[in-house]
Amino acid sequence: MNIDYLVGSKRDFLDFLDSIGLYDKVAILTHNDLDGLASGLFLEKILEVKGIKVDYIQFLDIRSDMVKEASVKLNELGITKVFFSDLNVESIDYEGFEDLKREKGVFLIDHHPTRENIKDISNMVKTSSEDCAALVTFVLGGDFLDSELWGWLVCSAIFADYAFRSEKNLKFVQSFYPEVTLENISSSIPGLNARRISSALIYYRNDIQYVYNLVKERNIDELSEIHELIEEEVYKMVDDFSENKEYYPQNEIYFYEIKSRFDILSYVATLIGGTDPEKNFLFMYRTKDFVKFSARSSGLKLDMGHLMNEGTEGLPNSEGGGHVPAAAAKVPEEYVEIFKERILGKK
Ligand SMILES: [Mn+2]
Repeated sequence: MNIDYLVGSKRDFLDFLDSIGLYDKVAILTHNDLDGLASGLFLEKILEVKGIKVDYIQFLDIRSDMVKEASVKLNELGITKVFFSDLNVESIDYEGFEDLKREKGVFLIDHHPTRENIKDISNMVKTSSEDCAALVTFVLGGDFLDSELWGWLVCSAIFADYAFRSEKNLKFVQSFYPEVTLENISSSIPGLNARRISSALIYYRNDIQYVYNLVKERNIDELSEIHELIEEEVYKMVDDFSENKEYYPQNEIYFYEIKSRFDILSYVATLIGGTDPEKNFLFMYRTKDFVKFSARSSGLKLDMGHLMNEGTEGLPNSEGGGHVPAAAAKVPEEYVEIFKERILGKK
């Protein structure tokens, strides 16, 4: 399997693994989505084979002070080695990341674009967006991972992160599921598994560890009922979208606000945004602290990561960024109109 390394190599990863000693305490900090969960699980399995116990695993939401916040707990637990995966912490919390690196051994595996030129690229594997973190970790783990046991999970993550749009990654999925094509992937086994886990991550968003344990036991049948509940809600939104979406010609974007008791923002965005590669989409969802946005351009018509970054620039307590086809932003209620105007212009 060929991985598109932008920074670092498999050698760097293996060297870091070898640097972990008997008295080290190890933590994994990963993204709270399916790609992050799978990548964290592969890391735990790789470490297990090397005889290294993971003392702490946490699933994080993207926030500007995320490393600084996590460091408190890491220090409390006496953690000495830290893996980050599926989080571009080197960009989001540059200072927190640099501080942590001064105190502990830190290794980063990620596929999100880096905002600026980073000076220190040691202990880091960065790949292009299309090689999702779970796939990269799976390949880095190589011989340490049982591909018969975990092939299903890496394929689910590839689906969830849109990584199958790259031909080599689709071929990789087909090496496990020969029947999968670009057209049927969403109703295929990895597509269904991914949607089940993603539903559970929405439903149990305050207890991701529970979902993680089920996935680790390869027992995701447990999640079928919850998946049906979430999916029903998602399809309600899809119907409502076709009636109530608004079109903004400035950036040729369809805009839609999701109103639901579940935070199905990214799920709906991925589903609707994937249906038409000719169009661009912006979805909005109000939580009690923030207003969240999810942007999609599956045909790569617009750089959504760039657009989300521009929309939030200079706005206090706001952040935005991500990949070209899929990105996100978060702004306090009082800046919603400024943000929308920057991105959408007039109706
Ligand atoms: Mn990812």
